[in-house]
Amino acid sequence: MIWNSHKESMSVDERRMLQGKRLHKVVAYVYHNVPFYRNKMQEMDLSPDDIRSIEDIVKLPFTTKKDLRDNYPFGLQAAPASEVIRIHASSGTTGNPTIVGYTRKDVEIWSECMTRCLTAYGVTRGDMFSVAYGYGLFTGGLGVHYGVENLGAAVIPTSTGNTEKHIRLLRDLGVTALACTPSYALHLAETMEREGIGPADLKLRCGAFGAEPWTEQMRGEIERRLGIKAYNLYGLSEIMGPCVSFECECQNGSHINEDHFFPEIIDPDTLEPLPYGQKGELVFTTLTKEGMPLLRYRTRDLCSLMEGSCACGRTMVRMSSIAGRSDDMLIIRGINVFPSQVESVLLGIPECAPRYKLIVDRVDNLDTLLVQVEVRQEYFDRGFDTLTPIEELERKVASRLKSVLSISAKVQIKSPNTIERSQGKSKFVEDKRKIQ
Ligand code: DLL
Repeated sequence: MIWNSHKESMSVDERRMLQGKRLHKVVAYVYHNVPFYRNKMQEMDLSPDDIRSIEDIVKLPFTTKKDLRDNYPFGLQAAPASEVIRIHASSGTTGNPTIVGYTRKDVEIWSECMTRCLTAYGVTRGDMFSVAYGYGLFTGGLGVHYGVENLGAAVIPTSTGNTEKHIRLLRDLGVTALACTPSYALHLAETMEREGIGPADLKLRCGAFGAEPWTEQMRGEIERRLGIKAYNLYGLSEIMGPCVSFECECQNGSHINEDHFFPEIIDPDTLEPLPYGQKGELVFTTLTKEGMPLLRYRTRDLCSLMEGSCACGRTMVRMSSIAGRSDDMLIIRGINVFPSQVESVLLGIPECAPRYKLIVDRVDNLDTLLVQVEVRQEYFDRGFDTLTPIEELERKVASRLKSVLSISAKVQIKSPNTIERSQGKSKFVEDKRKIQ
């Protein structure tokens, strides 16, 4: 089934015309409403009238997370505050989060795109759908929620946490579809097995998994242990949230809702556009967004675009699964974490030296973060352990980290000069999860 067959299956030429028209409009809109873009375009001697077709996109400047940080909180917002009806936030690289405002039309388009994804997964009005992404500033919960309501299925806003209660709801209500991170789906399966509940006790049929990278092996395991079909769902807050791309029944890449989010692949070093089929960094331009439209936003996600028609009937370009990042962002329990955020917390604590190591692991399918940090020599020399007991300092660091990262980390305070130094490229992150 296709939700919007006109938009999802239009000919490639017709879509390029539509994209060109929308690009021209959004460029003129940001030029007149966002000083950041006006200045950038003026520096490049570009006017909105230079952008006539979608091919002209390569003339436009890129946007990065740093630009969002430098213009915190609302510097890149184009719509007046009175038009904004929703605000979400995602992790910034240091203290400030990235803030995204949505107008009513943005939320409608988000819901429409999300409904397209759900329809491709086979979800219909008859389904009962549990949304187990976090509700709140994270876009996962509310993003999927609005799509399910727009489709007309019954939505259960389960959110995250309390796995036992969730399993009970799945069983007692006869829930048929589920959305959560793939690692949480495996944790759910494991908890069910421990409680002696199997797929035959549930009516679950399919699930929408994303917000973090996952492998074909994880897909196989989720499908087998939960007895469902597992589909990919991709998105990012800066561009919209979940709904940017989705797998259809053919499961050969994820179709991008490219009438709203125009994708390009670039070489992350030279910034030159790369042809279809080549792996590079994914870049998106929002073609219809009003709240915070972005031109050529560098996602830092590495993948390739796949040309050619798909047996499902959709003509929208597909992206391969994410094969890593061109920066050091980690995704821990579905939450984006930059090592620089951890560092800025540690630098704010006088007892801590700026020498640390992050160890990320997956235990019982749940991600864990261990932060090891050295105590400063002068505190150590002054008999640190008696002045501030180690456990107290560990608790203090953990609580500061929690308030900045939104996830719990275990903290280990180490003596000076005990964390291994490396020559050249720093090795202060050890990711033992082997997801890619
Ligand atoms: O993770 C939005 C989302 C919610 C997508 C629920 C899917 C489902 P952010 O918190 O801004 O937004 O994180 C975006 O997460 O740049 C990717 O690195 C990663 N990511 C998201 N979906 C996938 C996926 C949401 N399906 C960042 N596969 C992105 C791999 C994903 N990585």
